[in-house]
Amino acid sequence: MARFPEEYDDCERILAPDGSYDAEAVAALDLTDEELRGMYGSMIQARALEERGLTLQRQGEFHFWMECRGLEASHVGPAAALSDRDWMNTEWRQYGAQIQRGRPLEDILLFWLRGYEEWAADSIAEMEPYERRMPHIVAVGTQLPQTAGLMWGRKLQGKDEVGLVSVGDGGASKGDFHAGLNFAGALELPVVFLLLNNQWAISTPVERQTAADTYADRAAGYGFEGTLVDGNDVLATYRATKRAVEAARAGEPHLLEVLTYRRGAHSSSDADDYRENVDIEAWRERDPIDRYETFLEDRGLLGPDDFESIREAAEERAREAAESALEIAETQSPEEVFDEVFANPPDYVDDQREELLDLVDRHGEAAFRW
Ligand SMILES: Cc1ncc(C[n+]2csc(CCOP(=O)(O)OP(=O)(O)O)c2C)c(N)n1
Ligand SMILES: [Mg+2]
Repeated sequence: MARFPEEYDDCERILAPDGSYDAEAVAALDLTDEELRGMYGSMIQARALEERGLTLQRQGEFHFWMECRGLEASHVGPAAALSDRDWMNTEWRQYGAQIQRGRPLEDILLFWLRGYEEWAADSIAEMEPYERRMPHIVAVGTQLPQTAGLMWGRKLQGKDEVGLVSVGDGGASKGDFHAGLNFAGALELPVVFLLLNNQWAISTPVERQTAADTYADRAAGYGFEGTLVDGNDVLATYRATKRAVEAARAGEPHLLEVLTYRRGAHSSSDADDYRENVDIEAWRERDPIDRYETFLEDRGLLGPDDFESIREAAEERAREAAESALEIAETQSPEEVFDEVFANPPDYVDDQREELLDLVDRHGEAAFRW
């Protein structure tokens, strides 16, 4: 049985599933109309990118896609709450967060085509906000101690920067979770831990990950605060992250649990035959975009015609980005995956490169594309 924000007295919310909202809380957010519309644009763009990505995967162009629909508010609000100089280490399916920070769509898609990433900037100082992140995280949980380490380094260098790092309900069962949070608490590091509780880790439900009612409660064990938020309310995720970022900047880390639900499959390779449709339906009624549209309309910020044109433009941008990502990927060879890992590769990595080149020789490059 899925969990729902309404079941928790202390779960923060501004926008209810039916689009009604706390007007005082909205006023206190101090967001401009442009910023409010911007978060909508990021959520719509994420969904359009997802549709394109899944279609291309079904057509055999993409090897793999991680699904995100219904999760948009859980990561767009937090990304919007960061300053340009802050760091954001998100996981695989948080496309909206990347989009909110200005990452080009091609760049997001290219990861799924070739399996590695490149940075345009030569130094941290030259990085765009969307580049202030670690490489895409694949090994579940490792990002937690790594982000703590990164922010320790930045703190020692006297930088006024906060690091936001996300982890799933499944990732929170790893030892890395304890290492990362303990490290941040003990060293008073400027880190916000964003726990994206989407209630599934592939086929393992949240009740098999923890006997506790919330993840937010764990913060006490590390000597800092935790907050539980309705993850489908983009205004609430924004507000809670903003507060957490301010605290982190002052040396108090924070654990923010955003309660949401993964409506899509884990990935394009997942048969998704292990759960009840009733939960998916119940969470579809709590869709983050639907409720935000009702809010935007009520405030006179956007109307049905705008929704349609924004959606169409997002679909068009996703189509164009996919075309150019596919073109770029064509110009790259599989062994480039080795290029950005070591300045001086150890012998065993050189051996692996040789082995790959030999396989490419025998089977052709196409066999090694993602
Ligand atoms: C160390 C490690 N073990 C297993 C995997 C395979 N794997 C990828 S995602 C995933 C589930 C993660 O669940 P959760 O942390 O809840 O994040 P979600 O996928 O729901 O966003 C697993 C087991 C992996 N990538 N890394
Ligand atoms: Mg999960």
